[in-house]
Amino acid sequence: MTTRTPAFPEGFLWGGATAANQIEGAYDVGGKGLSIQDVMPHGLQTLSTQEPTDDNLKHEAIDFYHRYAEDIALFAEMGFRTYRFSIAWTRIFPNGDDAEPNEEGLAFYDRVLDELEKYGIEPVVTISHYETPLHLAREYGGWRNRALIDLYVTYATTLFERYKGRVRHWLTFNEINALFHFPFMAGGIELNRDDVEDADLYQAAHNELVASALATKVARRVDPENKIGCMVIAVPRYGLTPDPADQRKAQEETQLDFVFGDVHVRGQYPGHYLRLLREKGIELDITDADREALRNTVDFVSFSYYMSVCESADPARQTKGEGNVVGGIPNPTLEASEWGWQIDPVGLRIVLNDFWDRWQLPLFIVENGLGAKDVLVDSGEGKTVEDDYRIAYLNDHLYQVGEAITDGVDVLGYTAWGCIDLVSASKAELSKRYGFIYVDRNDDGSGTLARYRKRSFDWYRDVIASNGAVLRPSHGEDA
Ligand code: BGP
Repeated sequence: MTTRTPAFPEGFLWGGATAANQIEGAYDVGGKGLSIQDVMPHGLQTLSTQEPTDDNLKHEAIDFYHRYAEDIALFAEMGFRTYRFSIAWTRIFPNGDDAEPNEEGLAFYDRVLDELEKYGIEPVVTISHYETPLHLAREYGGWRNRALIDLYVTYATTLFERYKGRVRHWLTFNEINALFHFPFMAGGIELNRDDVEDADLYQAAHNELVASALATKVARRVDPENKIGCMVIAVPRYGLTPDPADQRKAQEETQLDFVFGDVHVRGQYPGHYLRLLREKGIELDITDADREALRNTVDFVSFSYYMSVCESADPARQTKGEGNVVGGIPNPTLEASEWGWQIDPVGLRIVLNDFWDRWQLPLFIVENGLGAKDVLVDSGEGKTVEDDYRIAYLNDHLYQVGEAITDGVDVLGYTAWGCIDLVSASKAELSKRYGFIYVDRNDDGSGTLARYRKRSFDWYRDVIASNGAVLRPSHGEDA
């Protein structure tokens, strides 16, 4: 039996995370323009529709736009110290290239910040979370076009100036490395993945990286107290077998995952990436000004973590799991969620150690959680969900966070994904629920939108109140 000192530092930022298009609804209210999400009624399953269609659950979502005060009060009841949310670009610049920002949109987020301040909840704001303005996707070709750099910087500058002193933590792009997997959702490139030219994809990545770096520069100029983070998907990739060829394949894929973090942290591209571009015959349009811009590196690295995968060099073993949306092969030693996302709490400790060893910057887990089908029951004291499976998932992951902190990793905080039920990004359905708070809305659009506390609500409140002391060793671990 080992003796453990309390892992989580004082001031650890416990909280939850959401994204505008998955919670707000009111998609055409208050001067808001259309975003790519308005033509993605079925998430990643269908690419897009020409016009918004009625079957898009995101149009009303969970109506956070009108119920934010009630929802934030519930977050406060759990003791949240932080809340990560995103600002809808199209509430501020409806088309993305408008001459002036939309005051009604700016005022909405003022009201959200007022509520957070009331409870002393620290905001963490994602500037762009999978919702490029539709106009920029259709008229400019999305992030392939360098023109988006300036448009994004104008948008970000508007936010930094407006919310100065109220928001200190900013994330430039949600899951920026998702661009290589979902070019429409992450880059506004309205094509199927296989139809995107490599040269366009890598140029879009470069344009986003420059935009992120320039926004970082402006954020510091507007307020030296600002802390800017990049945000990446973290997916440990294990070799499927001990064969060095499999290990090398895992390394190669991992390096590609890490490129975005490397550039954000080091201000330049790693050699293996330049080699990849050379060998593909791609010459990126990189100006001297771009190189200069990239030197504006981030203060911290934030990431989402849901699963790990395996990699093999053997073409015969490339079986794709239902849930492995970012490639890779299912791990034969792990179980999966109902959506095929393989559950790997130890992988989170591995990620934290790898990122820390590599970048030596504070880390922030801004997404993690279990999407599951919940059943609302009457407990006698009102309606609830007995989501012990979610409690087990979160306990096991958070326990590993504690282990990583004890390993010496600097972790700023943890925001559980979808702290209130919301519309899924990949499936655009409501039945994939992550929340501590159940929202009465169903895949067919029915439901009263009433909110109910799940069993995990009380559990998370206790985790926060005890600063992690109530967490139990993961399955199979020494107490
Ligand atoms: C991340 C996204 C989120 C979120 C989450 C869960 O990739 O940043 O927007 O939705 O994954 O994914 P899903 O909603 O597909 O279950």
